[in-house]
Amino acid sequence: MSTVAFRAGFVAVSGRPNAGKSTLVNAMVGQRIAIVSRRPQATRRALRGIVNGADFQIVLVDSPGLHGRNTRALNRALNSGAKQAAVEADAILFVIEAGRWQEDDERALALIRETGRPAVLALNKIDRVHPREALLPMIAEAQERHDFSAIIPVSALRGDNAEKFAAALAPLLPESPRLFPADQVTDQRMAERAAEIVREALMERLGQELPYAAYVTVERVEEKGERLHLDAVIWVARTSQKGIVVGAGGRMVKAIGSAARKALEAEHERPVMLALQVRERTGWNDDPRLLSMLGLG
Ligand SMILES: Nc1nc2c(ncn2[C@@H]2O[C@H](COP(=O)(O)OP(=O)(O)OP(=O)(O)O)[C@@H](O)[C@H]2O)c(=O)[nH]1
Ligand SMILES: [Mg+2]
Repeated sequence: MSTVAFRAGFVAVSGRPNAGKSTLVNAMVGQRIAIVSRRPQATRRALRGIVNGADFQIVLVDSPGLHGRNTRALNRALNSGAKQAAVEADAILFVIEAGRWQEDDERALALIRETGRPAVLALNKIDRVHPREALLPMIAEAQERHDFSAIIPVSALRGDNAEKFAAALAPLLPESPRLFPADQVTDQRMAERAAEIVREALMERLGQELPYAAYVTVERVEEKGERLHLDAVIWVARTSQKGIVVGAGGRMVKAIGSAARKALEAEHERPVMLALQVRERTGWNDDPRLLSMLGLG
């Protein structure tokens, strides 16, 4: 009988905004732990999703998308967070959209080269590639660009091929005992996850109007019998934005709160009371000190 060494380590999930990194992390973990949005920059801070196998534990670090526009302190913070995750990782899972190679992909790949870490390429969103044969030149092109350990076509949205990633990534990790308990799928605490759910509901409705202008905090979590009581605050950077989030007659904030409450109830399988407020913190997204306080520095 041969004994297989247990391997465990960190895999940075890198790529430009909107490539589908968080969707792929959710598919690999088999549970929704990261928020997903049509709008870029859904992910703001590194979040860990854990894939447990018989002889491996892969800790995926879902980081913000890397992009070229570095104007605001928030964008700079997102970029540096993504870079740090890549530098600290044992291996990298590079996510791109099949057939849509862009400048930001090139930048992300340059960073991966700099780290010198082994990388697996996810050629994502293949549900949009027709006919199937069109994938072959895309795979060949990717092979030209970099010496990837593996290239795996996937539709993260459909959740197919998710096990193939674990099989390709596990051998790239060091021999090590588990880093987290075997039944743990994320390192995110409940209040943080709840704040992310509120932000997802906000982005769904106002992502176009307020792409970078809001953040969410959960100020209180309390269990009262069956019920979960949560107080959350949506922080905006300007008075005019407050009006947008509140909406006419408070309708917008009500719609956001009701969508978030439903998502929270589905996740926790119990009734949720969500008290949602909108407050202003002028210029928060340009303030490096505040960003670092929020864990975005
Ligand atoms: N058609 C299709 N859409 C996908 C697929 N994977 C992700 N998407 C969509 O692409 C959008 C972005 O997905 P995310 O997972 O939020 O992307 P991300 O790379 O995490 O983005 P940031 O966090 O902003 O960097 C969402 O609308 C997803 O539903 C896929 O395989 N096929
Ligand atoms: Mg994301």
